[in-house]
Amino acid sequence: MRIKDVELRIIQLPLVRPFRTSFGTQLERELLLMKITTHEGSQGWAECVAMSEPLYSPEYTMGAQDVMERFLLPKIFAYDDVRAEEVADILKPFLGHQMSKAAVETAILDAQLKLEGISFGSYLGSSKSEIDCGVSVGIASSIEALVAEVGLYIYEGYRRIKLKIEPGWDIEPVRIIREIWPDIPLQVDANQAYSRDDTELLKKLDQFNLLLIEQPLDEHDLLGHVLLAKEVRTPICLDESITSLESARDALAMKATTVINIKPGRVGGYLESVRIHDLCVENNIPVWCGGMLETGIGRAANIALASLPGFTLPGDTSASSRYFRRDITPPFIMNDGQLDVPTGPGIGVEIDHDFIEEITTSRKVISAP
Ligand code: OSB
Ligand code: MG
Repeated sequence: MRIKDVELRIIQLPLVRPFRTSFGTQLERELLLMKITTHEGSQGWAECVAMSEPLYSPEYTMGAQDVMERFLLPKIFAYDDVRAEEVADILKPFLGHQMSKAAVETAILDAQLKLEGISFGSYLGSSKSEIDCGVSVGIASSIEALVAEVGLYIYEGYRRIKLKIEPGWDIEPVRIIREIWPDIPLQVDANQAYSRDDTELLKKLDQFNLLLIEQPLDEHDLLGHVLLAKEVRTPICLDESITSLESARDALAMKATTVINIKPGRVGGYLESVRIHDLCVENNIPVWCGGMLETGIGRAANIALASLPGFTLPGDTSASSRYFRRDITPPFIMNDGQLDVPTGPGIGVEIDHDFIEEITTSRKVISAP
């Protein structure tokens, strides 16, 4: 395909409730949307999952737009014919910026699959038509508020609950949720909030029969995770630390992690995600699909990915209503704790152009020279 132009748009979408983690509180989701138009006549969409500030990862919305404009897009424009499978290699000289690179690759893949009439799911290797949904629950203002929120999600049918934890909000909330719901699949996510000195505290989580502890330590402290894994019985699952196939291979070889959360943005795209999935399947490592508070655009593609056979644990692939009152695509509605894998060409969702226009705070079109 030959790219004609790329539209970069920043939108602000209010969240239905504040989402608090150890790295900050989100009241709304700021996102960079990308639309590419090709000379072949197809359009491809993607969202860049970088957040407004570099708190979860080094990338952030305005930085993502800058690196795309300045480096990634000019490099892609230099090719008269580009396929999604070539994008990662083309962009490899630029270090890091996985979320920005993932968006470029995804938009190109969407345009390509739309031309070919193939859905994301079939292209990536989907093995089912529905996926199991989990939900990520932020740090609450009180135990009562937490119980109410978890109760709502369980009533709605979520098949797994993930509690965000941080020092001061860990053993007690987990104890109470476990007491009220003794059988619900439960896990916790610390977003790097602990240190090697917290081993004794983290060991106390063993009594609650958790599926896993997600990213307890600093993303660069792989050895710390190895040492911690020897002390706690609950499986460790890395999120922030896994930024590529190579880092996944190393973390598994070192036994720093025994479960992997795949987020396409964090690892540079859906194609790298499939490679990590395949590595995990070969090594009998359970995989689940993480989330980044995506709109329907990113959600559609994540659900397709989560339908691959190695995704054996419910992901943070929740219904649209868990995030937004109104989404920029028709909402993903959960049925018996599951979401349907889209079947239309490309990411397979309609875009609500009028609503996008309403919530746009900046828009720029970059034409290929
Ligand atoms: O660590 O998994 C995380 C959201 C934003 C950034 C990081 C994380 C999260 C979540 C929510 O936990 C996942 C979702 O429901 O999209
Ligand atoms: Mg996480």
